[in-house]
Amino acid sequence: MSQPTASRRYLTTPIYYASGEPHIGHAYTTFLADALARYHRQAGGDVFFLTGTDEHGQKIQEEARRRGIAPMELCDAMAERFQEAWGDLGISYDRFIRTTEPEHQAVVQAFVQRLMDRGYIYDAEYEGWYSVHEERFFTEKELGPNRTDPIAGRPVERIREKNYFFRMSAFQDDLIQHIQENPEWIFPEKRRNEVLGFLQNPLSDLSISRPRSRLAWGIPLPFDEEHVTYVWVDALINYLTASGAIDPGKPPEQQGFDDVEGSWWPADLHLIGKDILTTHAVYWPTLLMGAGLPLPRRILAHGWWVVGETKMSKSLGNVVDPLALQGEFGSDAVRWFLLREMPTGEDASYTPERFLTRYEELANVLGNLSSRVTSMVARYQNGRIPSEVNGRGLENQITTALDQVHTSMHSLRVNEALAAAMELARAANGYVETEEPWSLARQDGKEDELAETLASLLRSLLLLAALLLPVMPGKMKELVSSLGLSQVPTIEEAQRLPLHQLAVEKAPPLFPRIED
Ligand code: ME8
Repeated sequence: MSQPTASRRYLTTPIYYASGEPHIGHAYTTFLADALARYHRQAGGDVFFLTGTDEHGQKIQEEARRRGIAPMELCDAMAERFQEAWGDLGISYDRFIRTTEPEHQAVVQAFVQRLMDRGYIYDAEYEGWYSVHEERFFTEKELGPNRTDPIAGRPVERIREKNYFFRMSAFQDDLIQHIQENPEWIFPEKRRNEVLGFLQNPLSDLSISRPRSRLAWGIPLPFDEEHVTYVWVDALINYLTASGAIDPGKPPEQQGFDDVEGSWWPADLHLIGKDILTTHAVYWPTLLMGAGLPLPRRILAHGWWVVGETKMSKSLGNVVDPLALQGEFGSDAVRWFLLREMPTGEDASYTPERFLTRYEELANVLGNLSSRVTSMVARYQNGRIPSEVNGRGLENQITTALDQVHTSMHSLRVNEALAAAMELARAANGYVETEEPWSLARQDGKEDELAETLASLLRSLLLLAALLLPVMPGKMKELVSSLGLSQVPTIEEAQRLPLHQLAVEKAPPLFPRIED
């Protein structure tokens, strides 16, 4: 596996289907990627953060038909919805890719041609039970004893059609070896084991085409215009398109398949939900092996959000809209909740009560600390810490928090990083209670002690702003503006910045109380 250079990082989210509205599941993956992107940028890294929409295939064609509009009209509208949502929710993506872009279509065609040229594609008759109504094949098992489609209960037909297949089976051993030699390649471990389990059975070849007569909304195969590319193959290649590695405008030998140097490929991290693990950890790497390209460096498959105890679904009408929450509580509170509540890799549940509990944690711990510290520095020090004061009172707690945040972020356990930062805020509040600056202020001869105490608290607050910036960029900017800064400092700067340079004013409540 090629080694990542410390300063360059290419992070991706799935490209979401342009057939549905963004919900908290999409928001979670995107927040996770955003927090990592912001963390690495803050540390001086050169980051490329990709997200986008998946715009081809049956799902999109059907949804457009249902709405009585052209597929492209649906895609344009939905791509805009996602971009607006990510704008409202503070997502700092570098590129929003759409699979209907001409650049992507050209890369998909060059990729598929490359597989063909290398002998990994063949055509064969595919035979199966097809439902004209559902426009898809069903397995014998799905049909049940009546041989009707399990969705609408309509009759199915036995049909044979030509399909192009990718020789995925040829890469089974290489893939197993890759996973075994790179224990961290799939995170968390239980997902890695799941993929290894799946690979214990013989890997079949992958159908990569659909006849145009049955599905028009796709990218035509370069060697047979009557067939379009299977939507998953089309979609996965988005990561490569956006990397800039492939230039289909050049002659085949110069297209970039033999040398990705100078592009963002390979991706450092594909962030996905556990639902799309097989496509990312089996289809995608084998397709890349077939094309002779390096594999992504890591895959993070996170867990599933449910609502209470129930799966989120349109038909149940329980889909949680992150924009509605944002309208009520602000985007940073939504980001905080989702990232704080779900341990990376595990499932988690949304309930309004849990959301409020997490919000109150923000208000009562961090918000409280910011109000207290800024108001005391404003009141007892006139907003300025004297230059000779060090503020070492919370040094141990700061060191612990820093260590834990860095370790957790590097091991992708963002929720643990947030917990560690919150622990520092709690310790600082505890310090206020034990030191009682208000009584020091009443006693003669305690001026130095008071200044030291407030300086320690101010240092902690400054550091918390830097540590929490990746999750709450807007709120942390608000917080530091009460300290006289226009930008949130980096974690490094927050450790070193001379405190006497700050001009502190009493901060307005960071997380106002929610009525009812
Ligand atoms: O699968 N909990 O798109 P999609 C957690 N277009 N995460 C969730 C979630 C939930 N309840 N629901 C959705 C696709 N997600 C394909 C991807 S990539 C080349 C093509 C998140 O719109 C999670 O990241 O169905 C999941 O993998 C993704 O949304 C699926 O989004």
